[in-house]
Amino acid sequence: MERVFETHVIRKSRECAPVWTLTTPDAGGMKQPEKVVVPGVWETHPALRKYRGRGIYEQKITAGGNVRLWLGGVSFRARVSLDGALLAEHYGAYTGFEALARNIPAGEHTLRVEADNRFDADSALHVPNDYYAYGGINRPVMVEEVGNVYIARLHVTPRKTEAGWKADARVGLRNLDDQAFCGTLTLSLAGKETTAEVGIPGGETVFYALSMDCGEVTPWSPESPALYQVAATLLQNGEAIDDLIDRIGFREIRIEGKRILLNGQPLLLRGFNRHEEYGAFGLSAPVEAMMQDIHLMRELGANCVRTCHYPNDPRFLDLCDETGLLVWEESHARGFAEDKMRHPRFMEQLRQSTVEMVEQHYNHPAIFIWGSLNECADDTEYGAACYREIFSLLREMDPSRPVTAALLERPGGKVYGDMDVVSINLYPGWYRNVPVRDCLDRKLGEAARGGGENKPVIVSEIGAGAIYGYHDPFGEAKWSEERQCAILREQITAVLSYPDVAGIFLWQFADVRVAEEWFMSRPRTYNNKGVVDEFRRPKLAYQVVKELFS
Ligand code: ADA
Repeated sequence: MERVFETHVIRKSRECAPVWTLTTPDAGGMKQPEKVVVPGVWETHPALRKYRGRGIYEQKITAGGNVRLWLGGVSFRARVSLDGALLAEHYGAYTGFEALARNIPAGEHTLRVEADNRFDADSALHVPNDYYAYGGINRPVMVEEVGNVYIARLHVTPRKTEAGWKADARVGLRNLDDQAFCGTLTLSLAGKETTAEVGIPGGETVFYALSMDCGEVTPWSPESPALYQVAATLLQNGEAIDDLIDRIGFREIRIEGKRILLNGQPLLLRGFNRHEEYGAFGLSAPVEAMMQDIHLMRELGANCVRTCHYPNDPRFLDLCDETGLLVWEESHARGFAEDKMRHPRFMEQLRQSTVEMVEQHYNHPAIFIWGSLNECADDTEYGAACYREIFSLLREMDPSRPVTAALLERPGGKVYGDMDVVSINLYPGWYRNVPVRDCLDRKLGEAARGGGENKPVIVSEIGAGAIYGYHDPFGEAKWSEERQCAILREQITAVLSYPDVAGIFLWQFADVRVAEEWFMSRPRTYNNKGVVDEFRRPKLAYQVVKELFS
């Protein structure tokens, strides 16, 4: 399933059968088709642990009419065809996309998805990095049959007024036909319903704005994550022809001085950076593993998670909505200096990742802030202009959430004044043996002088490495579990002693595989700063974090 709940009761929608055939034309060894499971990445196949190339996935589907395929994520380039006809191409592993086949005969058809994870010149965001660029169909593939007109988008913004909660909905209707369409759109939420007459010219997508008084509802909060189903239904001559169901929570996020408020209450953020990766499954963790991560993070005393450094699987976000774990979600860009930001495709690909993230994840109440451009060139004119462009895009698409970016500790930042929340990554005690407070004082002072005064501040990364099972009885050796405990204790204690700092996100929840190019500073070719390893085995630091976060 694409989500953790039914998104249609009228539209015919189902997930593709799990077992596909995979051919890897660029592999020396394995050229013959193999049976593999989707979602999944090919690195879980023993012959393909380090394969970088194309993977041709094939599957039979039985469907007819207008077939809408939804691919939740293909890493990291995709070409989708049905019976040999190319339907869609897509770049970027971490957002979904649609592939439409019109008026096909009912019966069996061959679906082919070519995934490609080669680092070629066309790829600006997926590069050898401090996490692994896997290959494969990493999220579920849905097969849907739609009429000529279907509901393409449903965004709902809750709003608190003196008279109670309201919801402002924006519904996108797409007409595939040449003929104009006339019908009725209904929206139901919290026991209320509203209706609009709609007319969509042939070949167009039209957006409708509907507002609803929701009356007495239970607000969403981390302590009480109340969710409401919202359903849009399209009718023609009184008959329901399509629907789209999502869930929302009634909550508003506001910034007031140095505080981030959720329904008027200040948030004290304690959480983790978490890569979407799980030891044996790479980028395609099963939903059970996602839920276990949430349970572990909550047991550690966390109330928030940052989806570093890209949009996450909507099922993970659904589980955060359900359990009240707040989410900082960010579009895909990690660690690019100005020359890399000047790559001819960089801004186009980043804009696309940002737009798809907001379009696809808008309704999740757990997402309290949008981020982008982790540790890029915020200290040059060119780089700062890129930050500003992405902040404007985020605000234009979603004025209801604040925006931020996790910045490097180095001096010279030019965008403190442009973001709603100032976020900084620091590693005192790990990369440099300096007191945490010195580091923080210097950076906070610079941010305040550079336009970030009286804005909330988040320490978006702080941490230290340890190799699971490596012990130093003297507690001094770097990479030992004991040294990680000592550094984390000092870092967390110092950060929490600043009453003005709104939050801390530890780097990181679990160890992650990195690109081989990074092996020099990354033993095992893993980023070993997790408080659990890649199989979620707790390191000694687990208890330290639990103690300090509780
Ligand atoms: C950075 C970066 C992370 C990771 C971390 C580290 O701040 O944002 O992706 O690389 O440092 O482990 O050094």
